[in-house]
Amino acid sequence: MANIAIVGTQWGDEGKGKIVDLLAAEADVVVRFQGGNNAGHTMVVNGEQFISHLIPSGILQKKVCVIGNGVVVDPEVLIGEIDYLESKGIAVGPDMLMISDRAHVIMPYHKLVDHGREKMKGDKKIGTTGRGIGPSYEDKATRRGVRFVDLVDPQSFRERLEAIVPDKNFYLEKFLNTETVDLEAIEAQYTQFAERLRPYVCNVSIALQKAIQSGRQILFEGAQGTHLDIDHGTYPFVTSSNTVSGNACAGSGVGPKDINGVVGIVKAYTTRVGAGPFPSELFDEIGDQIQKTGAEFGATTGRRRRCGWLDTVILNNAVRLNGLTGLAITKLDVLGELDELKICTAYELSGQQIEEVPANLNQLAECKPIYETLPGWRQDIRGIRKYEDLPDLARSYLARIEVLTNVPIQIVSVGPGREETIVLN
Ligand code: 2SA
Ligand code: GDP
Ligand code: MG
Repeated sequence: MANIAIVGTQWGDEGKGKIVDLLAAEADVVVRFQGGNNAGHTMVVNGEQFISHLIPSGILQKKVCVIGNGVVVDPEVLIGEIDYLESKGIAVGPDMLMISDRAHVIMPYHKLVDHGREKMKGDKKIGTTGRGIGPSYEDKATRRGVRFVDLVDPQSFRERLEAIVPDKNFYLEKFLNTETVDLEAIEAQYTQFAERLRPYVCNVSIALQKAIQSGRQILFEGAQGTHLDIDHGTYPFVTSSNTVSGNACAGSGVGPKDINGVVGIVKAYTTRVGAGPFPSELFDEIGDQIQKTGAEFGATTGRRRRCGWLDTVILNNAVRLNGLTGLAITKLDVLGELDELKICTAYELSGQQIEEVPANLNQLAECKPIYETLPGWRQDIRGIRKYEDLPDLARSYLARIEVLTNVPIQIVSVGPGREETIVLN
């Protein structure tokens, strides 16, 4: 294995956590490079489920985990996650976890702004996770953020709070008509977080350079999915970071020559949580059945995920945007009860057939999916561990995905457990 980036190709929740956990067995270091605790990455090991929101999914494989500068970190959630893992016997000391000194800190007012804005938007809301992600990236871009290097230096932290909090309170009170925050209370609470997290904070770009130079293998773990990318996704129904593989570099401080491959995680159908267009969405009993069989609920908020057919217009967008070198198909088992399956291969827009995702969201909302239909295999495949043992019709479905995307399938996942996986040669 070389240094690989793992990204979601759809709208998130493709099963990145499971695949990163699996591939981490062969890696030395696992790095998160964007997003925050809006992510929910599920791993199931020996029947026990772990959901990680901030700590990279390599932690169960006892690999060094790195939170890059591109991540926005809620320190309270991070400490909770460290404590939880340690209570399960998984060591998460500073030798196992590094936090970039340049990563931005999610502050209490970010969460209040996130909720307040969504409330004001009413039925036009984005459907954010409410974790303060957008307001935190917004402050980073407008140079009003607090970085870990500031958090762990009491004098800088106080100066940052004095410069920022009065403006925030004005905005919270006058514009969002919501509660305000207390500077002294934030300082007291966050000083405790700083004491706890100080040993973990370092320049991760230098640490990663050393690891790469000594031949260590690095996995870069994307969060959310390509179509939630702030630039390339279905804007404004997106998250506030770049989710594409290119950000593995900017979000962790490594150069592009150090990334040797990009694996795109593809759910065998499509889901989306939150608002925004979704051309192959199903509004019928098949959609309900997929939702139920796939247990499609948000790993962070518990929200019901919207479900639909696989869409290769979306996939091919992800192939190009991420430079995918391989695919991992997940949740193939979920389709085992269906008589027939559909794949959306193009859209019809104003009487024209198109095979790209329009930037204009009104146009995307008008796109009608053009489907091809394949027979279902109608078999429980969760126990299968070899590609050749899959039913012929399941292999035909996979082969069709390879033809439509022109990217080789490297992994097929047939259940949530680490072992419920077929690795192709
Ligand atoms: P935010 O909170 O500002 O990032 O929300 C903006 C949009 O991004 C979507 N988003 C997600 N979509 C899928 N999965 C995500 N993580 C959780 C999970 C979601 C959950 O693993 O299931 O539990 O609800 C995630 N995070 C952000 C979000 O729905 C908005 O559409
Ligand atoms: P992530 O955000 O991409 O890491 O994905 P999530 O963890 O939010 O959602 C994926 C869900 O599907 C989790 O509950 C996983 O345990 C589960 N899962 C992953 N792979 C498979 C699979 O192949 N089959 C089934 N049935 N469940 C899977
Ligand atoms: Mg998720």
